[in-house]
Amino acid sequence: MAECHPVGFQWVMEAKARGAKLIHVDPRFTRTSALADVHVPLRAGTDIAFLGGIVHYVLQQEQFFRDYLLAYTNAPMIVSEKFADTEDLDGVFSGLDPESRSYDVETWQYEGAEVQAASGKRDQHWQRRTHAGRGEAHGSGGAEIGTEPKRDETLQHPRCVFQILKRHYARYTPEAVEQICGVPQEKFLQVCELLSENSGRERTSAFAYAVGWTQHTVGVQYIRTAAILQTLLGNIGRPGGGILALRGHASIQGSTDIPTLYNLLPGYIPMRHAHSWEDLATFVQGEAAEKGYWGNMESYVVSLLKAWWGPHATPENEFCFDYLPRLTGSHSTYETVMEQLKGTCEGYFLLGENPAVGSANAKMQRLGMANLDWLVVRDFSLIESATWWKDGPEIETGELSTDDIKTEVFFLPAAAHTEKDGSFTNTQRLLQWHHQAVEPEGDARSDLWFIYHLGRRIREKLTAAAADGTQKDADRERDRPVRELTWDYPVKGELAEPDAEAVLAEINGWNADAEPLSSYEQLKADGSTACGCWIYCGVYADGINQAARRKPGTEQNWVAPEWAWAWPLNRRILYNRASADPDGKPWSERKAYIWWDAEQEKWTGHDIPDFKATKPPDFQPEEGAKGPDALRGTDAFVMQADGKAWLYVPAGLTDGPLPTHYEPQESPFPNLLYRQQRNPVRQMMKHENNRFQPSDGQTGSEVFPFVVTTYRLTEHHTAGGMSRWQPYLSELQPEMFCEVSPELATERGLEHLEWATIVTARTAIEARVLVTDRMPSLRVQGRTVHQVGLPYHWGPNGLSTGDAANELASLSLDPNTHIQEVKALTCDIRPGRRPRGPQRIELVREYQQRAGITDETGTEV
Ligand SMILES: Nc1nc2c(c(=O)[nH]1)N[C@H]1C(S)=C(S)[C@@H](COP(=O)(O)OP(=O)(O)OC[C@H]3O[C@@H](n4cnc5c(=O)[nH]c(N)nc54)[C@H](O)[C@@H]3O)O[C@H]1N2
Ligand SMILES: Nc1nc2c(c(=O)[nH]1)N[C@H]1C(S)=C(S)[C@@H](COP(=O)(O)OP(=O)(O)OC[C@H]3O[C@@H](n4cnc5c(=O)[nH]c(N)nc54)[C@H](O)[C@@H]3O)O[C@H]1N2
Ligand SMILES: [Mo]
Repeated sequence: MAECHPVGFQWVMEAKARGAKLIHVDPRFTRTSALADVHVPLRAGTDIAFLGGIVHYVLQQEQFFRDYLLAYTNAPMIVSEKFADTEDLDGVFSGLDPESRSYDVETWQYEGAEVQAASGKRDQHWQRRTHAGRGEAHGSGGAEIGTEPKRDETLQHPRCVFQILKRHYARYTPEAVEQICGVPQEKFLQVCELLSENSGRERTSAFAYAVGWTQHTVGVQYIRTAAILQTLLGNIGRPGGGILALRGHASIQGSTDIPTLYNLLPGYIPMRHAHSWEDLATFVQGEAAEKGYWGNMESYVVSLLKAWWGPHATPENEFCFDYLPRLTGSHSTYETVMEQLKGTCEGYFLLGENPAVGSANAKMQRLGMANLDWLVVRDFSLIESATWWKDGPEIETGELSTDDIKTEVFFLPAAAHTEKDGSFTNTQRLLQWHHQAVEPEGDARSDLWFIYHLGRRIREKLTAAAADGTQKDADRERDRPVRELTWDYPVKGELAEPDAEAVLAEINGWNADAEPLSSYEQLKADGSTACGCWIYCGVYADGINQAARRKPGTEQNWVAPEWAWAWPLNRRILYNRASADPDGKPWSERKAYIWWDAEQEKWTGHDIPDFKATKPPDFQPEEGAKGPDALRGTDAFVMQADGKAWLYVPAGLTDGPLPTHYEPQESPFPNLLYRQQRNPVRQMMKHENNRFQPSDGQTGSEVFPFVVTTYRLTEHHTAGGMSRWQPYLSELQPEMFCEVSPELATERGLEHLEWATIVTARTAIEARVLVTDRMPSLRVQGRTVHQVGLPYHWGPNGLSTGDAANELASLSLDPNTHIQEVKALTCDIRPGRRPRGPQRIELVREYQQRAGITDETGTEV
């Protein structure tokens, strides 16, 4: 966090100055470790075992917050008797189909009730919920399923979530943690004690994580383990608690809220799938929840459609629901590369992205781009993704030749954030407005300018074609969604820059009288409201840009509600109903945050309640109530279909309702806990340039004996487009390097400041050697394991250059998010520079042969 989120880290330091204890769990010793009270080096790729060990400790030592657990979590819920755990099936859950490498998630549900996920894969139960497909086949119109799961308040029922959790983690003992993670038991127990002591009524602990946890074939499950812990300890919805996803690029949070993701519409509304037929009502039935705020999904969707298609969206045409694009599967970035290689994806926009360096298996990225008809790159500098066709690594090896590449590459200069108005949404869901400081130079334009004017020109062309009578009827119909879009933003200045505030106003939304809305509670499903992103509704309340507020902290209360604007409704802590006990009283004076004021008959406190303000703690919904009205006065987790925090996930995940330790795609060790070595439903791309290495127990694994992980440095940014062209930053970190322990250096004859070559089944790269005890070797399963650390910022262009770490990584992905596993792989390392030209490929081929690698290696379920 000190390296990559130094501005946020100042608050950690303030907390430390007031007595907070800081624990840093990271294979490497970094600038964060230097300031931490405890640094826990562990083997990369083993955090589920580590966190699972803490879950085990908390359950066994009864350190959990019982009152919180009973009131606000699904611990008492009873799970279907069809469910079988990894303890029963030696590492897999019930429902696994090895053929399709996927789970049928049916058996993971509660007994007697079916709940819908608040996020993630919400389409999982589509068929049953819409009474299509399977349900119909039984002639019943779908199974009769209620919405009230059975509970056991004593937590004794063998199939209640609490007991399942206990059994699931029973073998995650301190000994197992030591054997799997390489963390000595005393150190592990120290972490368990610190965390337990600092949780409960009087105290709360917070977790912060970023991509050290996400970039794994079990990335989502890492975070789920943290969620289980924080839920058990009562650390969610309370001040000083929570799990903070430290976000990446300045507005990565914003670009998931108003998504650049292929599978979401704004505000986490799922993108529709290409079901053979589906109208708006079926979509809502299939994807919305019965209970909680997702129960109002129809009003969010209709308001979105009204924002996009304005007067064209009418009740008669289902508000243009049919204009929405449809999913036929995963269309994430790596699938897109595979489609480029196949030739089905013919054009590509790279607006602020450098996959030729930044994405896993960078060669696959370049080969994909070499198979396009056209490529548009908008950036500040001539990054590698714009120049691979003339000077990329494949030109040197002879795998590509400039003359043969048919891709037409357009490079357009981009304006920087200082040259445009706009908002950043940060880790805490805080929208902060930035104002333009200077005009962009030369031909540089903002992305808003580019998208707006591109859309405007396309629309003009289509409108002219539709009017001149030459177009076929079918084509005219096909173009309708584009022609009828609301696309009329006011522009200003010489460059005709669209007004960013006008976009914000549309995102906020308005009513039928064009008055700005102030809350998503006002959204309607009848077409009388428009709103571009329901969770952002209120950011332009009263026609004022609330995100631009900058009242100093000293002039307001400690929650600082008048600094910028947080979604939803300017709440600073989500689910803060849980900061009070079931009766509505703060759990303790020290941790008071919001509470029920019996005299005024409403919730009040330091923050805006994340609860219906007038719903009393003892509220019981009426029979048959739906949506938010179905929430009890104690259902603090208002987005959840049962109002509870989920220890066990009955719906929404593809790879299991509980986190389970699996070894990474490539590992020098067997899975100590189960016969199942890896996540059985991890995603793998099979391709001759994406070969996998054998893992422990398989012949040839000794050829790649070391664990390798990748990471960032404070002085550089991501794939380097923003830092490798800066002279000062380049001077501070001038060259690609690798971090190795003194033991590994001795074992392999590596010398400090000299060169090393790092090899995987994909390719070989070179790096300067940094011999350092910052990268400790660990004792795992009775032997020493060495780890190699690689920053991933470099590429051949710019002022500071070097090989890209991503040449080494394979395309093996988390099945929920399709994120690459670049935080734990295996490699070999040897002294000296890598071979040049075709000899580089020869070296890799020799390694592949020695390890006996075939197209099947590592692809077992
Ligand atoms: N200066 C600077 N700041 C940045 C960025 C940058 O490039 N430079 N990038 C921004 C972006 S896009 C993002 S996403 C964030 C990322 O922020 P971080 O996630 O903090 O970035 P990383 O350095 O990639 O990874 C964090 C740590 O994870 C450790 N790690 C590796 N494998 C494992 C593992 O298996 N378990 C555990 N527990 N730790 C592991 C690494 O050693 C590393 O220290 O930073 C943002 N901020
Ligand atoms: N091995 C390994 N690989 C990783 C990671 C890792 O930890 N290890 N981390 C992953 C993560 S978390 C991330 S986020 C990716 C990052 O990977 P990329 O997104 O591919 O890399 P960046 O260098 O951040 O690319 C952003 C580009 O946008 C340009 N830019 C900046 N502002 C603007 C703008 O306003 N408009 C336009 N058009 N361009 C702009 C910058 O100059 C830069 O070239 O890398 C991923 N890959
Ligand atoms: Mo990121």
